[in-house]
Amino acid sequence: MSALEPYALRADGQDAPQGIVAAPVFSWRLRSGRRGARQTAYRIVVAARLPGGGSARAWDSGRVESSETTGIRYGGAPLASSRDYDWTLTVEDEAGGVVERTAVFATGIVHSDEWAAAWIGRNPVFRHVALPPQDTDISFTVNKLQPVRRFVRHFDIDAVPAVAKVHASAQGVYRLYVNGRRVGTDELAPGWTEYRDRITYQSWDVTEHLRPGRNSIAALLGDGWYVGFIGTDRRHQAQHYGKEPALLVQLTMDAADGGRSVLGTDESWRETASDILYADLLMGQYEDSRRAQPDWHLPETDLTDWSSAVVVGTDVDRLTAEVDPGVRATLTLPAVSVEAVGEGRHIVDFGQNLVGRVRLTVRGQAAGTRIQINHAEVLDHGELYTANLRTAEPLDVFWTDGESSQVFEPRFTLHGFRFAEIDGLAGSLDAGDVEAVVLHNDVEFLGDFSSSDAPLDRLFQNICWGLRGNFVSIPTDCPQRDERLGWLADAQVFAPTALAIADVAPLLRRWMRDVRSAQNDDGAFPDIAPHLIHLREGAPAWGDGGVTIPWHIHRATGDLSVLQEAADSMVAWVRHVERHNPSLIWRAQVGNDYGDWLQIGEETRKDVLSTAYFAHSADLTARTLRLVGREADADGIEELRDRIAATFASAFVAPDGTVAGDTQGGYLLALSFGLYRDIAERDRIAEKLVESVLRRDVSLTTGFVTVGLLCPVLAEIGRDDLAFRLLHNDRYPSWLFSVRNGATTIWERWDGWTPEHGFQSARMNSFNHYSLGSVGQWFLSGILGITQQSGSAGYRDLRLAPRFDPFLTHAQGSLETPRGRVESSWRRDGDEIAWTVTVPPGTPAIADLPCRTASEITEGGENTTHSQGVTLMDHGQGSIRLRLESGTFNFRLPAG
Ligand code: RAM
Repeated sequence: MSALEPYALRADGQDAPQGIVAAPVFSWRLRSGRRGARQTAYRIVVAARLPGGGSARAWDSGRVESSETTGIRYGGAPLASSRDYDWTLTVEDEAGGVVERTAVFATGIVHSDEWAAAWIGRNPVFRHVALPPQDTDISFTVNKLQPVRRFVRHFDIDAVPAVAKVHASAQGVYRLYVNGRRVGTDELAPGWTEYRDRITYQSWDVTEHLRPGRNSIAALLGDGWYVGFIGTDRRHQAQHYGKEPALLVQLTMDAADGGRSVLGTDESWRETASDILYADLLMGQYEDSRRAQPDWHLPETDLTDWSSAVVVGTDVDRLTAEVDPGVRATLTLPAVSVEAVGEGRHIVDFGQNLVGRVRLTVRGQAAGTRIQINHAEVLDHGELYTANLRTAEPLDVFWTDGESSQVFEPRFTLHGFRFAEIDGLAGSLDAGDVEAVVLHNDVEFLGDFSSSDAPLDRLFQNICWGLRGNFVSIPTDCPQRDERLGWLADAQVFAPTALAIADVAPLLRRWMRDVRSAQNDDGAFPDIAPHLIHLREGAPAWGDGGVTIPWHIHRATGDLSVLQEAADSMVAWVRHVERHNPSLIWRAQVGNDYGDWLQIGEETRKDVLSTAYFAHSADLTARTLRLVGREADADGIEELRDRIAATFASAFVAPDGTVAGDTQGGYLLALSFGLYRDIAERDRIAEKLVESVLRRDVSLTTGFVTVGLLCPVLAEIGRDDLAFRLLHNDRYPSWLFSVRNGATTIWERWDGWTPEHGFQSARMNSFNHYSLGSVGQWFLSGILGITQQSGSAGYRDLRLAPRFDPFLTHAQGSLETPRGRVESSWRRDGDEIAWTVTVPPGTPAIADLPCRTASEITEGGENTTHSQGVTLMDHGQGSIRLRLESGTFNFRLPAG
């Protein structure tokens, strides 16, 4: 028995991953009910499960005396493809207690020559399928779209194999079935990557799906990102990567005697058009259920009328195993209201702006009834407002087959919406027959916050919903209009918040490969990734995402390999900017130079912003090089960083502390990135920032790039009071202005809608853009005080510094760090604060509390000097520092 409990056992950061292809990295988290509990040693044993039963040991780490719980790399025998492995972790605690846990991982295709499948597509002889019934109207914008195809292969086996694994991918999007049963729960697989360089494949165990005799393996194949509409520019909207979708599937069957047989996609597969007339991510889905043929994927079905599939490619070099959780349906939301608005027309409100689709049950409709579902984020005078979706067509259409009841749920599209208009039903719509299905990458949620203030909690929830809606395969700017692109600035400003709320590290890391793929020969990072050829690159704070995002991932996870793989590209970026700007003021080669995008009331000078970012990227690059052991390179970039900072200060900082342009954004950049000559100058700049906030009656003027700096910087300079006033302000412009006006997600613009002017220009007005929600991280690090020391990564040096927001009577929440769960909860009780905090095992924390003397603080009702696991470190100006061992502590201190 041990006082420790290991949990969240992960291989390569994933829970039971199915497609490991190289030595995985193991990690786990710890919890304990005992104060001071810590891990003193661990051992990992990995064993391959043999198809005939039993297992073969592949690695034994031996007993390792260490408190490490992350970053432990497999060091055993080479892994075999398509196989299950058990890994057993033994952990010892400081009292000699021992605990054991087992988790699993499975392998994908380890060597590319083991692929025995080809890319198959539809047969061109049947290109022009007879169009379905005359009442099937398809709008003109979608003339590049085509029916979703069905692919089927029947095969015979004498006995069910001991183990069967399937590996599948598409140039397009697919859904897989074995004997009519759906395989896996992923939606829109394989997701979007820079397809010119890599396409992800998914792996699943299908042993249970097989049976002796005749079997079938089948897939639906849609256009997805590969062939369908993406992005904004009409000329490039569709067929960006190819004109036809293609499918690749490999089924590996292992018999108990060790024999392996493999079946892959080839010309023996049969194919035909499906009942989905077209499906597109931006243009919706049209489905004629009269053509449904419910048994199409079963082994008994006669396929003689179908065509032979055509091999369209054999290249497997771009295939890469999936490294992060796929897009899945994670939640369903009921309708909160259904209103009949006209003949056969109903408007449904789901109470939440979300990303996904409607699931509708229809009853008693005549065959061929056309049901249309339209989607919108907001209403305008009681009707759907869709003008802001631009050329995206949020229409799903469905023709009924005449059955007494039918469920309609589109499979290859998604929309951003809160409201749906359902048109064409005979009779009324029952609220119980309609629900919204929420889709996003199925990441673990790590951070949580709630408080005594409902609007503030709603703001936090809106930020979480922004994350849900915009982590759909890649981090997107918005999920609803004809855009949905991986804009780097949006992602980089939101990354610290995203990483605190959810485990998006594997996704962001995978997406960074697309960012680096698009880095040009001169070293410029793209503004968006995957890169669309007609968009430019290298804008300040956009391109810089190539540097800052790996840095944020490392800081949240402690994973050094993220920096190792990014280091060269960071250096290339910084040198690119330097080469074009020998004066070190970044004015040349600025690409589209968006500035502090969508700021309000002030305009931060573009050269101030760009040069500040130049210094910041050089700083993070130098630190990265040091961490990965490239000292000489680090010295060179650090020296450059110091010269940029000095140039910034002499060019832009006046003797009285005014930063050129006199905007909040300018002050925030200078303070946050350390662009001042000395502490006295820092204080003058800080004073100017305070003036600029007060001058506007405590309103913000920041845009995408600097808004996330407001609260942390104000708190850092000792003006928590202003940070909290900004946070709780609900006058326009402010975070709570949108909340007060009914927002359930973060708006793209401060003025997306105002009582005076109504909607902003429909040309650019999304109601689900996460960028202005980059304050979210501070709810955890500021209000709850769950943070880490400046040189720390992965919360190794935990710092607990709650800030007792005067507008709140209590606040509570938690963060699952890589080492275990930290909880922080505080409550006002008379003139005292009661603060309860939980520190995970083996991660001693430093608590910074706003008190004058230690005698003002008690823990568990006693003076802290008597409290087990608490050590007084020192007192600074008005603050006390305590060291806390692991465990739960109940402090009381003066409310101040
Ligand atoms: C808009 C995008 C994105 C922003 C760029 C500059 O079109 O929505 O949020 O980064 O422009």
